[in-house]
Amino acid sequence: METLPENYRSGYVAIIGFPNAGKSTLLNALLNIKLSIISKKPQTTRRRVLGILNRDTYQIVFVDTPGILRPRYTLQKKMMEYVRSALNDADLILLIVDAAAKRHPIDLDLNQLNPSKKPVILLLNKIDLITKGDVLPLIEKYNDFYSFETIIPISALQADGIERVEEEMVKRLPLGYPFYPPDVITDHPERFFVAEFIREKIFERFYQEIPYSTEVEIEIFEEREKRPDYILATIYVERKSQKGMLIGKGGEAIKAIGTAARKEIEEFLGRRVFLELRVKVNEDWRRSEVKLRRLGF
Ligand SMILES: Nc1nc2c(ncn2[C@@H]2O[C@H](COP(=O)(O)OP(=O)(O)OP(=O)(O)O)[C@@H](O)[C@H]2O)c(=O)[nH]1
Ligand SMILES: [Mg+2]
Repeated sequence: METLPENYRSGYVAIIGFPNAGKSTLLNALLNIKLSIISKKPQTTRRRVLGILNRDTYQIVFVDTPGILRPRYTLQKKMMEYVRSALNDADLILLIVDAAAKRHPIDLDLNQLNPSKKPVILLLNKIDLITKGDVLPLIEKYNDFYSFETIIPISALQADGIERVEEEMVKRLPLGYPFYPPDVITDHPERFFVAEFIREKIFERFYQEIPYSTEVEIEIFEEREKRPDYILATIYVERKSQKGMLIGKGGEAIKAIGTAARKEIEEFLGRRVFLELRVKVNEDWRRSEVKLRRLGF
């Protein structure tokens, strides 16, 4: 192993915030790669998504998390467990808020979420949507609210302010060895991202309960010589009526999901794939402890 610089730093950074604040967009901007799926709808992220930033003198292990909410069913309870465990593992916390949101400041009990008083950096995201004059009063408001390490206005979407975020994080990381080899960007297997990209396309295309009622599982992921990889994915829905909607007239809807997801998957994997989708009913999977466990939650 190459020798590391004496002042090498490494640590875990939890990205937390309300649903839709831009946590996943931020993760992707920090890593400069699309790792975490994004949509206009809240509760897009359901699990922890780990992404690693490697530089010569430091390694930052980011954990993107589901948006903080009051759980109403078992899946949401699991989602909040991911938030809690990311906070437990963290050396540093990035709290991201939507600066363009109507409600400020956030009614979030940070003392309860962060009992061991780990350093928290506040990011005011989506500043591309507000006027410059609105930023300072917001910073003042949040300063009254909690003793943040620092407050940084950013636009995750436009990758504006991201370098400053990196600088402010590194200063606060402990000295120590890297957790992962330098060429690794995540700890999830490829099939995790394949399932997520399919789910993203469902979130983009469907409304109301459908996105929330669907989950994706990869059944077969076969690398083949001289031919595209073969991927068979099952999309679970909660009720029979939803199955028809997902498939669409003459299979139109499912075909569109497949085409859009395939493009995204191919870009991520850097190779061609043949993607086959099927839809199955998995009654009330969101509320069943056993079914959720089987789906890997
Ligand atoms: N205008 C603007 N939109 C943004 C910015 N950052 C994120 N968004 C949008 O906000 C929406 C939610 O972004 P996500 O990154 O999915 O938010 P999230 O916090 O991960 O959401 P959940 O996973 O559902 O909790 C998407 O439509 C993004 O394009 C930003 O800086 N400016
Ligand atoms: Mg997200």
